[in-house]
Amino acid sequence: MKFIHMADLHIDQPFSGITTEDVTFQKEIQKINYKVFETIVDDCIKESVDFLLIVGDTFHQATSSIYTQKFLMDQFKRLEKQHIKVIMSFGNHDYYTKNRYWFEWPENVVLFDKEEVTTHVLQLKNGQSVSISGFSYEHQWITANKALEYPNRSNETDYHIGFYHGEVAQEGKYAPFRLSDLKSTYDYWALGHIHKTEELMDKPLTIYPGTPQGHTRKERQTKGVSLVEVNGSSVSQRFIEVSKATWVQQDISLKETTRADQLTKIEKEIMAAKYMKEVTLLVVKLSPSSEEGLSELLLNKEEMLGYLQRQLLRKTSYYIWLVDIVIEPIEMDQLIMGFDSSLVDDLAQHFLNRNEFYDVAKDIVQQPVIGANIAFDEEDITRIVEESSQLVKDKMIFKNGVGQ
Ligand SMILES: [Mn+2]
Repeated sequence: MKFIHMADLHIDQPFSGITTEDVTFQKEIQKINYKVFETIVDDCIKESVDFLLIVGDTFHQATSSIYTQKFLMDQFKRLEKQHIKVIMSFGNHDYYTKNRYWFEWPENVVLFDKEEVTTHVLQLKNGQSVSISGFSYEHQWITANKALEYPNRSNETDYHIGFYHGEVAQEGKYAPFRLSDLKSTYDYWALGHIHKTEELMDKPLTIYPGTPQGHTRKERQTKGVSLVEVNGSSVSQRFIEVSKATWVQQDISLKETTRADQLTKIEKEIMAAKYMKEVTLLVVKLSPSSEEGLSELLLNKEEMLGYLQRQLLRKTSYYIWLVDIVIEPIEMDQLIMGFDSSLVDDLAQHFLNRNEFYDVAKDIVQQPVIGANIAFDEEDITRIVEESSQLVKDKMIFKNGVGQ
C-alpha cells in the first residue's frame, strides 16, 4: 500500500506581507498555491500511489471561490484517469456544508463529510484492502475528543488508517486529543491542523505533514507532503518538498559600516545568498553599528524597505521579495557616573512638587486630547517619579558601585 498524506493546503490563502505594484510578480504569486497542488498531483502519479489522503483545511475559507473549486475538481480528475483515489476530510477552516459546492465531486473522491467518525473501505491495486476511519468539521469548532470514537482495527481489511484534523491538548476547540487516545493497532495516523511538520509517534507512525506551502513568515518549518509505503508490518516514510515559495530569514551585520555603505552591503549580501526558488520571501535581520546607527535605521526603515523591495525584485530570473526588515536591539553601554546613586533620589524629590512635575510634563498635559483625559493625583506623581528615577539608575553605573 502506497499513499501520499497532505493537509492544510489553504489553497485560497494570500501570502502575508506582499505589497507590490509589479503586475507580473502579483500574477506569479497568485499562481503559487495552485502550482503546489499540481505538483502534489504530479508526485502521486509519478510515485503511482494507491491514494491521496487530504486531512482538512484544503480551502482557507468555508466558502471557496468557484474558480478554486473547479481547479481542484480538475486536478482530482487527473488522478482519476490514473486510477488513484482521493480521501478527503474538511477541517475547521473549510468545515463542510454541501450546498457551497458548485460541482459534483469526481468518482474517485471519497469524502468524510460528517462530524461522527465513519469508516471507508478501499481496494488497493495489488488486491489488498484498507479501512480508513475519520471525520470532518461541519462547524468551525469541535470541542469533543473525537479520538475516543474510533473503531478497533478492522479484521476485514489488510490495513487500517486513522484520519484526524485536530490538536493534541487537554481541551480546546479543535477536537482536542491525547496521543494515547489514538488507536495503537492502526498502521498509520494521518493528522492535520498543525502547520509545522511533526512526527508525533513512531508506532504507529503518526504525522502532521504541516502545510505544503507556508503563507506567513512563521511557516518556515515545513517539509511538504508525507509519502508512505506499508508492506505487512513494515512502514517506510519520507517527505516530498513541494513548496514554490520559501520563507527565509537572513541576518546581516552593519557593524563597521558607514551610512553610505549600508544599502549596498544589504543588497550584496542578499544576492550572495543565491536564493534559487521561484519565489523567495525574505525577512532581513540587521544588526546596527551603534546606538546612533540603531536610531537611524528605526527612523528610515520603511523607506529602506520600499527601496530594497524594488531593487531586489527584478535582479534575478527568480523573484526575491523583501517582506520586512527587522532590526536587532543592541546592548547599550552603561554610563559611568562620578557620584553616588543617592543623588538621583535627591533630584527625584524635587519633582514630587506638583508645580515642578507639571512643568516637566507640560508637553503631555497641555496636549488637548491627552490633557482633557488625564489628571495626575499625588499618588500618580509619586509613582511616576519613582519609576523614572529607577529608569535613570538602571542606565548608569555609579561611583559607589551600586549599579542598582
Ligand atoms: Mn485547521
